[in-house]
This record gives sequence, structure tokens and C-alpha cells, in this order.
Amino acid sequence: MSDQKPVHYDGPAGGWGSLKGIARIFGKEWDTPAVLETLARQNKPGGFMCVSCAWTKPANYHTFEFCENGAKATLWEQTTRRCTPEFFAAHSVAELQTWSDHDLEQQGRLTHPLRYDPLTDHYVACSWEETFAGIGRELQALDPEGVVFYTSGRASLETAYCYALMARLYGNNNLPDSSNMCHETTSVALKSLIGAPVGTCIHEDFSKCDAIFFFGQNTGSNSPRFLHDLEAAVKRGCRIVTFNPVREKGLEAFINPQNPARMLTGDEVRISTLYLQVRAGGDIAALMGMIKHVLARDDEARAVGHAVLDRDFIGQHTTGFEELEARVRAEDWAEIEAESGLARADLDAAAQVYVEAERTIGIYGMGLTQQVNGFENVGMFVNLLLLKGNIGREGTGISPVRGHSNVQGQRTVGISEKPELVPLDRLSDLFGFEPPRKKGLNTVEACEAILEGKVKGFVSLGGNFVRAIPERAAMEAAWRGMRLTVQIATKLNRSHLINGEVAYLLPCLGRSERDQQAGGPQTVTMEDSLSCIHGSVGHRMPASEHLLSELAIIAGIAKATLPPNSKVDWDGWTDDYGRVRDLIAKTYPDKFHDFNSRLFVAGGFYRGNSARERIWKTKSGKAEFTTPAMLSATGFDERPGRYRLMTLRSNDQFNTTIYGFEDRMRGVSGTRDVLLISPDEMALAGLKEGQIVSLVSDAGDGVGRRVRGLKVLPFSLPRGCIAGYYPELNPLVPLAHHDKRSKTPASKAVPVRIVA
Ligand SMILES: Nc1nc2c(c(=O)[nH]1)N[C@H]1C(S)=C(S)[C@@H](COP(=O)(O)OP(=O)(O)OC[C@H]3O[C@@H](n4cnc5c(=O)[nH]c(N)nc54)[C@H](O)[C@@H]3O)O[C@H]1N2
Ligand SMILES: Nc1nc2c(c(=O)[nH]1)N[C@H]1C(S)=C(S)[C@@H](COP(=O)(O)OP(=O)(O)OC[C@H]3O[C@@H](n4cnc5c(=O)[nH]c(N)nc54)[C@H](O)[C@@H]3O)O[C@H]1N2
Ligand SMILES: [Mo]
Repeated sequence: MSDQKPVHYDGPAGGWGSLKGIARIFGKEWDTPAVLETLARQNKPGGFMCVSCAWTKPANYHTFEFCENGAKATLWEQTTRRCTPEFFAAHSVAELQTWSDHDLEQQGRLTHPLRYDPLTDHYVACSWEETFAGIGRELQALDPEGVVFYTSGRASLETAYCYALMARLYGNNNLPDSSNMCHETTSVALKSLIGAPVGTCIHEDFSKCDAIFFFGQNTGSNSPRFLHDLEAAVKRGCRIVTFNPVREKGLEAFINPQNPARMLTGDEVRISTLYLQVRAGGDIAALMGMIKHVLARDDEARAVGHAVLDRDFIGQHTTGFEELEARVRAEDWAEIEAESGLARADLDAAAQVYVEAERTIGIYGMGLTQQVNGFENVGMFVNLLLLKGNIGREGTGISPVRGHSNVQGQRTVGISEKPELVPLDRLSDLFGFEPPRKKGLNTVEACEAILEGKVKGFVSLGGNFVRAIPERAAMEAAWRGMRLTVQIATKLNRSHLINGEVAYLLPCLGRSERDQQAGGPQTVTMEDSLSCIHGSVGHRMPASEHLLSELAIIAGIAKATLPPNSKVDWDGWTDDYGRVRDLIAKTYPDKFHDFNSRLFVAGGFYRGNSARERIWKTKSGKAEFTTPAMLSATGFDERPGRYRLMTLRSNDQFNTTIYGFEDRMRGVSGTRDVLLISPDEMALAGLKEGQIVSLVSDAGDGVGRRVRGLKVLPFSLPRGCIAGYYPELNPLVPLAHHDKRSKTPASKAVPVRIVA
């Protein structure tokens, strides 16, 4: 046993630390009157919707309805720095490739449309007319099957609708998006199990539940405004039970930074009543143990004429219970304990909270979805909730916490590679064309096709695809084999520097900026994690006079590429986004009727969810219990020297955007090149604190994947688990290592070895 203490942060989430965190990164740019005025409008009706997470924007909002990380995201967009043609004249693409992700984005907002000049290896300014004409010529010359239209989850509903329409008019369903790396597991699993691809909770449910179970979601960093709801729930007496390999501060304790009295006294609210450090990939086993306990309590209750299970609900509304019950009863506790890393007594205690609760909500994030058996993870969680009728009843439900601010909405309005999820007949009627019916490429399939040389054109609406995906080495090499790459972005990132033969980098407005079109200032809309739709109006002066809105850029590309169509009015739609909303309403009348008159409803308008009404749009017409064939979600065996690597987000990043090098709530400071490992595992592996090591792939597929230069840091983690940061560790994730059903990359348990 080593004598090193795991790194540790004693303070709660929120509190003064969150204000210091903002000031440290933005210095003087932060508390100016203009910025404070912008932040005061954030997430309120008539204001703009935060570009950070997708957590809901409540009707009864706070004076400042933003959090530390929302403020960081806004300030990041509003930086005074500019990344101009002069900057690109001074630095070749080859030189910029040697810069860090942090330094690239640090150059500030892109100001001009740019074209890559292969003769000089520099980006050069190019007028919008030339840009659109150039892209149009290229796209017309390519085979539509070999072009991919990627979206990161920020673009508005209006832009997403137009973008998906453009791809279909062009001739494919190749519409992968960031949710393919994220909650695609949810979209596939919940659709198949309860008939709705999204969560069933609404905001009011959080003030009515008496237990919340949290699996693999880091609220303190990734959806901090949610902590207000959790704080209120705890104060009402709601019990929160957390399953996470990492002791995440935000789920342990919280000081509300909106509450001056609390800030002064430092009074913190304990969030989780029970915090169980499950092994990475051990959730199927943990849930199996809990269900075993629930069945045992039900047996006892029934012996005296009571019940724990809601058998009326199970009988009327579900299928598959008997099979699951038989499997759970037959499962051995020793195996459950070994795989989950949790003692039976702890799993019993967690399950007892469930048994005693009248109304339970299940929350989850990447810890469940980014696993090889991610579908089964979600399935086991749904199983637990169904046992007591905890879906489709007030104060209950399953609530995946989504990623990007509009990632859920983009899928709602047609960004999907699966033609069966889109009302193609309606598109055909509205726009007089025959939409492609062939299944398109999702993110993993797009990567496979790029590796095979089948993709020749890649258009990226936001995001940092090459940084976010698995298998970095092979992907970067294959990327350069493409003919055309088009990037629509606010800031320079790695993906812009690994370009095709012909490449364009197109700067767009940010959401906090005024979007002035011929028809006046425009509003855009977003859908949050709880399926509420909000209008968003930017007020700031654009970062450069040369910026176009995302919708105007899509319209410009579409007009230059597609044959004229009297039913497709790109100019009219750009002038007035209300006309696009009318089309969304015509395409999806049940969800978006009267869209234009509902833009600023306080708290957003709810687009509805059939599963919430206990209408199950599944194959069986019922909610489906599932019986997993395995206990581990990792998809690989245990072997000596093989670890389960979790690739995590720090508190100082938004995905591939690195704001800084502090992960204050985990006590990691000054660097992101770390290997977090428990003192016990350090001793077993003979490692010392501060030692520099490499991680190598242990996927057994013969591909040598390696990341060097990681500093060993002792950290409290379960047996066999280690952790480090995304995206630095992405070279270790094999492309084939993904959820079997949805193909979501399994970034939370990657098989690796440590090389000293
Ligand atoms: N500030 C900020 N906000 C963000 C983002 C950001 O980068 N920064 N990203 C946005 C996006 S796109 C997304 S998808 C969401 C992501 O938000 P989250 O879903 O919170 O994703 P992660 O931070 O990747 O990891 C979630 C948690 O899973 C735990 N975990 C890892 N493996 C396992 C496991 O096997 N079982 C269990 N039970 N837990 C496990 C980790 O310890 C971590 O606490 O956040 C969004 N919001
Ligand atoms: N190993 C590992 N890999 C992961 C994950 C993980 O947990 N582990 N998480 C996965 C997840 S959940 C996700 S969602 C993906 C994220 O993948 P992406 O969504 O592709 O990546 P982001 O980092 O969010 O994209 C950041 C870039 O978006 C651009 N941008 C910012 N704002 C705007 C805007 O308003 N408009 C436009 N057009 N561009 C804008 C900026 O240029 C910025 O550099 O990564 C995935 N990859
Ligand atoms: Mo995400």
C-alpha cells in the first residue's frame, strides 16, 4: 500500500470558487458592464439561450440564470480577440498544426471567409460569392453518396432543418451529428424500450420526486444549473443516490452562488445521501444487485399481503418481466460484487432508498451511454424504474442529461442518418422532390468510410470532428485524402488544420450576437434536455462585419449547389427565419403547431412525449423490460495489467474547447496530461506520484495506439479503473470500440496498459 494521499478538493461545487474560476480565465474581459448585461439576459425569455449545456431554462428563473461554465462559454464567444487574415498570413497551416488546442482557440473569433491555398500552405481571405461558387462547383462534381454533412449540437432548429433539407435535396442521408458520440445510445435504447427517443421528465417532476438515482453524469461541471433543482429537492427531503467511479464534487455538496448569505457563511448542502464508486462499466451489475434487493423485499412484503412492485403497471403496461426476474434471481451476489466493485450491503442500501420512495427519477449521462454495452446499461436502468411504475407518472421518469445546447432539437427536426425517423413523404410534398431513402452514415460509419477512401467531401456545421472522434492517428492521415472539406465555425480548431485538397473555413455569428437580416433582427430556437423549445435573440454586435449567420451560410452553399426549385426559397428563408419555422410546423405539426406564436413562452413550450402519457410506441406496444446477456458493460475481459480507462471532461473545458488547465473540483491543477490512478493500483504497478508514463492500447486488434507524457496522479478510483482527459486520450479509443446497437464510441471504458 502506498502512503500517497489521493488528490482531493475539500470545497463544495458552486460558491466563490466558481467566480474565481471565471475571473482566472478571462481576467479583465469578464466583469465589464457589457458582459454583465449579456449574462443577465442569458436563458431568459427574450434573451439568448446559453451555448453551453442543454439543461432546461425554467419559467421561474433566477436573477442570473447562468452558471460558472455557462458564463465561460458566453465569454469565450464574446472574446475581444480576433483571428484575422493577417494572422493566417503570418502562420502556415503546417506551423499551426504544432500548436495546442488551447492556443488555437485562444486566437479568438474568425473574422473572414477563408480558402486554403495549397501552393503556400496558408489560409487566405476569399469573398462569400467566390466561396459559395467554389463549394458549389466542388459539390456538383462529387458523387452525393460520398459527401458527409456533419453537425455539432449547437446550431438552431431553423439552421438544422435547412441543413438536413439541403443534404436530402443534394441526394443523401449522410447526416451524422455529435449526438452519435454521446446520447445516441439513449436515442436507440429509449426508442426501442419505451417508444420515445428522449427523456420523459418535465421540470416540475423534480419538485415532486422523493428519490433521484444518478448514473454517470457530472452535474457540477457539465450541467451546473441543475444543481439548483437538486439543492431544492434535497431540502424537501428527496434522497439522491449516486453511482460514479469518481467522487464528483458537485454531486457531493453545493454552495449556491446565487445565494449571498450562503456564499458568506460557506454553508454547503449535501447532495448525495449515498455515493457509490461503481467500477467503470460496472453499472449493469450494480443495477442487477439493486433489482435483486427489490425483488427480495417484494417477496417479503407479499408474504404479509403487501407489495413493493407495481404489478398492475407491470401487467398492463410492460413485457419481458418474467424473463428478467428469472435472470436476476439466478444471478450470483459474488459476481455482482466483483463486477460492480460494490459490496452487497451498499447495493442493498441504495435499493432500499428505491423501495421506500413513492416517486423516483433516474438521471444518467456519458457513464452509461459511452460503453460497449451501453444499450444494456440504459435497459437495466429502465428495468429498475419500470418495477415500480416510475415512468409516465408525475414526479417520476427517466432523464438523460443531454450534451450540446440544441443537440436533442436537431434530431427532432430531421438531422438523422436513419430515413425511417424522418417524415420523408411530407418533405416530398412540401418541396416537390424524391428524398433519398437509403440509410446514411452516422459518425462511426462516416469514419469507416473515410478510412476506406469512400468519402470525398465533408461539410461540418460547427464542431471539431477530427478531435472528437476515436482512432485519431489513422483518421487524421485518411482525412487528407478527401477532395473537399468545409468548416463552418466561430473559432479556429484542430479540424480546420487537417484539410482536404480544397478547403474552406467559414466564420459564423455566435448565438449571443445580433442576427440582422433583410426581414429585421432574427430569433432562433433550441430544444433543451427536457424537450422544451425556447426562442433565442442575440443582442451583441457581431465579432466582425464579414460574418454570416449559420442559416445564411447553408442557404448560400445550397443555392450554389442545387438546381433551382420553385418550392425552395433559400433567400426568403434567410430574410425571415419565421418562414422556416412555418415549414417546421408543417413538417411536424403535432410538436410544432403555432410555432411562431410560442417562441417566448416562459420556460419554453413542451413538445410532448408519448411515453410520459404511457403510450408506448414500441414494437410490442408496451414498455419493454430487457434481460442483459452480460454483467459487464465494457465488452472486454479482465486481464492482469489491463485497465479500464475513462476519458473525462475537466471543469475547464467544453468538449474540445479547452478554457484552461484547472479541474478545480477534482483537485487537478496546471496540466491536462495526467493519468489518474488509485494509490492501491499505483503500488501494484510500482508507480510513483509525478512519474511520467505512456498509455498503450490493449484492444488486441494489433493496432499500436499510444499516448505519451502522462503524469501519474493518485486519485480515488475503484479497482482496475484509471482516468484522464478527453480529447488528449482519444488516440487510444479504437474505432470499433463502440456501443453495439447505436455505435456510440465507448469512451468510458477503453482497454489500455500502462508503460512506465
Ligand atoms: N462545462 C461543460 N459542460 C458540458 C460539456 C463540457 O465539456 N463542459 N459537454 C457537454 C456535452 S456534449 C455532453 S454529452 C455532456 C456530458 O456530460 P456528462 O454526461 O456528465 O459526461 P462526462 O463528463 O464525460 O462523464 C460523466 C461522468 O461519468 C462518470 N463515469 C465514467 N465511467 C462511468 C461508468 O462506467 N459508470 C458510471 N456510473 N459513471 C461513469 C465520470 O466519472 C463522469 O463523472 O455535458 C455537456 N455540458
Ligand atoms: N474520448 C472521448 N471522446 C469524446 C467524448 C468523450 O467523453 N470522450 N465526448 C463526445 C461527445 S459527448 C461529443 S458531443 C463530441 C463533441 O464533438 P463536437 O461537437 O464536434 O466538438 P466541440 O468541441 O463541441 O466543437 C467545438 C468547436 O465548435 C465551434 N463552434 C463553437 N460555437 C459555434 C457556433 O455557434 N457555430 C458554429 N458553426 N461553430 C461553433 C468552434 O469552432 C469550436 O472549436 O465529442 C465526443 N468525443
Ligand atoms: Mo455530447
